[in-house]
Amino acid sequence: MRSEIVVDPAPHAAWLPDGALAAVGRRRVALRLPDLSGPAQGHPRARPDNSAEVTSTLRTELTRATSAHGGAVVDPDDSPDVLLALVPELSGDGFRFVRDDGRVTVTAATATALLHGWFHVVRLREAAFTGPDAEESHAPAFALRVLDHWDNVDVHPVMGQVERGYAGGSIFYADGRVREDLSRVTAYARLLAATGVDRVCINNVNVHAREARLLTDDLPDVARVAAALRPYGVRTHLAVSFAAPMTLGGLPTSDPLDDDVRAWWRRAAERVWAAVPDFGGFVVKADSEGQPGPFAYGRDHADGANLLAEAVAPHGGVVHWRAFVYDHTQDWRDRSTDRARAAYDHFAPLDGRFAENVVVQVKHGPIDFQTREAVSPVLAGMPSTRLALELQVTQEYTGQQRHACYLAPWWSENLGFRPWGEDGDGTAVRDVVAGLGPNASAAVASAGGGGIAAVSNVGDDRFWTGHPLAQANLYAFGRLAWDPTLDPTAILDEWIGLTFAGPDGTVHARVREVLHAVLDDSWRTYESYTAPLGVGFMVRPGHHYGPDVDGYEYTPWGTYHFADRDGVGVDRTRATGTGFTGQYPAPWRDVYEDRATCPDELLLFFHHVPYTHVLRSGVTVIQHVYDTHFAGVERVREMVAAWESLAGLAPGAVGADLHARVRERLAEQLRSAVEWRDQINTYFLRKSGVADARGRTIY
Ligand code: GCV
Repeated sequence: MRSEIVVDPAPHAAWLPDGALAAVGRRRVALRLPDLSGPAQGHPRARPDNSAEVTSTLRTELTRATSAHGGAVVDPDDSPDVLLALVPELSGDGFRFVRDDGRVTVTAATATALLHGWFHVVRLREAAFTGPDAEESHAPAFALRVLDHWDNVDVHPVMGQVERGYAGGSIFYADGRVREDLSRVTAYARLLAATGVDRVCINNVNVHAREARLLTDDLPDVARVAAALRPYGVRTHLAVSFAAPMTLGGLPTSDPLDDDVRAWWRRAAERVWAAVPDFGGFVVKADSEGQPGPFAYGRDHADGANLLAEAVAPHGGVVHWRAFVYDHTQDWRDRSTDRARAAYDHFAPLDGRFAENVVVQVKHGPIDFQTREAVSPVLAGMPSTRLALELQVTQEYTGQQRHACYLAPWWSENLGFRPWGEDGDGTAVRDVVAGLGPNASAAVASAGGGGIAAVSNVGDDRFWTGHPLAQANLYAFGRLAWDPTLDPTAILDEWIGLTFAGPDGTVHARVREVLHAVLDDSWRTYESYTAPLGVGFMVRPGHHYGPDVDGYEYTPWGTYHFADRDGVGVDRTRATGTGFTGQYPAPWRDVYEDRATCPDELLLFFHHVPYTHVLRSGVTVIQHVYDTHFAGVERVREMVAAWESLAGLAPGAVGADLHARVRERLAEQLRSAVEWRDQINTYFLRKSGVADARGRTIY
């Protein structure tokens, strides 16, 4: 694998190589569809999801799998091994899976649900047929499962084509417009359908002048993108600018209570749905990091969100309104302002005021997608609002797809966090965003909450995600969006089984072992050589790659660690700090308040402590910093060695170009980890004057 690597120009097959289809593709498969010609014929649910496009996709998928592996598409009455049946009399977005004596039947109410059922069978591979007889119902935990793209139409002078994108250009845009060839977009929709994601917002939430026009002049192009996503049941959303009535409509105001503004948005929505009948809705970042919003008119976020909600409601659309609102022009000398408090302070008082088709989209943590931070208290503070959890698949703060960092364990911790404590009824964040939180209003419960959203990590790179192993994050997000209780290691195993399937559908045992060795704990490894004990944001300003301990310390961004000669961390207690702990319900408001009970991994997020403070683990803060940074680098060395051990395997066990790309990324990860270790350790040695108890080299 070391010499003459031939790079295949075609996009990598990710988790759907032909080999992944071997088990179904070897068999006799059939599709049973009701007669949908003519009027609805008493099957009102047979049509809402563009069943014509998706059923045609199903036919293509069956043919593709069987022709690659020697099976056949047969008549549904000819005793197929796999029968997919669209049964409009059923209901819901899920599917039924029945295995009877090795034969599989999947039934669903809609073509999209049936497609998800097909990919379920694909994912199970041979196990779909070999297990004991079974009758199972599968349904997505969340009604809305969205990937947000921070893609710009124009290349932005600072942020580039894809803001926080680490995988080349955009799959949607090139040369300042929507691409002519959108086949890559359809291939993307296929990958998403195989995980469970069913909606994509196709442009950046920072809506610049060019991107704003997607809503108006560029609608025909948006319709082309929607047509490229639709065959796989994926619906299109747009991020819109709150100032659009002025910038696009020529009105003198964007005041949400102004009648002309309301009429403008209603007309805009009518035009969008006329062009894209299955359009999903709008995503809005308002009054945040310079984006326009309702504050300019003395209005609040509920006024702003409800304005758009009213416009999209007649079309069944939703508004994802982001809660990422804070003061980014803070004076670092001002110790009373705490960015962590901002989202709750702005949004919790508005609970109950948002329209039923508004989803307030909340970043998992109160700061900004850090490697480690507390879970946002907003998620426990708005029972009468549909809330969505927002995650970041693109690795802005977690190694930018140069570092292998499998994030599913981190997302899983957030989804499984119990805002009302371990002793309560067990309600977790995943329940809240499914509309099942305590005191959820009837409207929130009946809508099934607001679901889940994440920033995509995909670009026009051959491997989709720059770092080939970052594909696992995209896959895992989709699987957790469907079922947030899945075990991250099991998801990874599933991803390996599909992605590295050879032509016969099997994976080389050593490949599986090495991928687990590299990825299973990679998020904790990344945490260990970067951000100790929840401190966060010690990154280089602007691009956010690599260490710069004081990079943000004296800036307006509100992201400080307050290290001095005596100690480090942010005092967010009620007793002596910013009072942020008070935004949590019991027991967390007290658990976090007290250093003695605060979990070690969040200690510096909640407390300013002396370097000699002894952690619950028994070591001092300063020794923990040294130990984890040394250990983290050693873990990366092991990852490099594990990956190298694959080099001698038979060609094809891992593609040569994939192996080479990962090798190159791991080399950078090791270089960067050493840099992190040495800068962090040196900084804290110089600040504290406390030597490493084990006498290792610090500069
Ligand atoms: C799209 C962070 C990122 C920004 C991003 C912002 C957001 O601050 O650095 O690039 O802007 O989050 O989530 O809106």
